[in-house]
Amino acid sequence: MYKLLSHNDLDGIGCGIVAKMAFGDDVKVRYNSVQILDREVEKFLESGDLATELIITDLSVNEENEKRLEEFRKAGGKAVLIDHHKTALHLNEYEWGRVQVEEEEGRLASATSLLYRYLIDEGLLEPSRTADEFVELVRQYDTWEWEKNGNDKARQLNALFFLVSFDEFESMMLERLQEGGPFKFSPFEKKLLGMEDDKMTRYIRKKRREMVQLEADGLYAGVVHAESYHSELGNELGKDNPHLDYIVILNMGGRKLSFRTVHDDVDVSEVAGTFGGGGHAKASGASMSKEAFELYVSGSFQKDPLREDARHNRYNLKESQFGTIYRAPDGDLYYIHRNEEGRWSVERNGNVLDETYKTFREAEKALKREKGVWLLNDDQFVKFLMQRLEKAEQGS
Ligand SMILES: [Mn+2]
Repeated sequence: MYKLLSHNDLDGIGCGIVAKMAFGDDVKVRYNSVQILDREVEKFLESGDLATELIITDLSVNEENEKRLEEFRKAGGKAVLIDHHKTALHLNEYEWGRVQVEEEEGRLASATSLLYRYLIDEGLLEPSRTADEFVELVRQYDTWEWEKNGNDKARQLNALFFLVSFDEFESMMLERLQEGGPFKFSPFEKKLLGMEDDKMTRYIRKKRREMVQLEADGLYAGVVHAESYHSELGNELGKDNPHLDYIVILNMGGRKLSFRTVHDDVDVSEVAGTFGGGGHAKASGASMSKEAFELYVSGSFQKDPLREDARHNRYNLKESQFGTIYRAPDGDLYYIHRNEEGRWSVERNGNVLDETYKTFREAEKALKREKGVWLLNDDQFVKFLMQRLEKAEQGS
């Protein structure tokens, strides 16, 4: 017998599906949140069931369970932990630890792709084209490679996973994998996915207007409360607001924090680590501790949300040779433009400020961080230029 304890996300359930392909009814699968895994591991190890092999995927264990697992192994028990989170790399010092952030080929690993490869290598599973494709979709989704590759099918697979129950998703996928052939969605699933996309777009649009900015530990965070679409939301808000180091998504009901960043030089697994959580450089999570509550919930409650930059402008464009105008919450008007030396300078209400910047991005970043400015729309831009012209004419 096998017991699989896995994560309760797409990559985690991907492991369950791959394990069921290999072991059929000989594997008992349980999907867990990050918070609950250690309890389940402890429960299994305390039962002293040496006849059942324990497989842990997509999650790592705490120090106590590290010791328990080692004792379990020494007592003759069989266990393996397969993970791809870099915060779990220290578990490789054990015989049962198999943590790999990257696959042999150099691309990023997911727990599903690692388990699939492991089962094939151990002679426990025959690879197939459909399974290869399914595993690759899960891997691309979990590592965000789908976005770079424009692989929308990977994103849709995750959306489908959220539309049905765990059991339903498992049996739907297992059926599809047993049928063989190319991995595809049915016309009905496609229709559902289209409706779901529209719903998500509306949700993200609403959340965009609720995000608050705050500074913590020298980093700038965008803080938003949300219970759904965390990955997509974190990514959209991050791309919309490159001046922020990371986005933190608060789920009060679940008492959880999710961290996301779009920047290569920010590591949100470190931010999560300060609250006892962990994860990847670009996506991580933690439980809502008292400290996290103080900082992100209390710290943002009294603040006004960030105003969004005007969209669909034709004239008031970033990096434009005519300059770009912004408004601050206190009503001040900021004008970023290139000066004679080719540097970017800033005017506040018509007065040139001392500091200049090498790039437009740097100038905008400073204004957005320090003043909370937003890009004005074309009407306001034209009005601004007219007034400027009038003033210049009066002056001459
Ligand atoms: Mn994963």
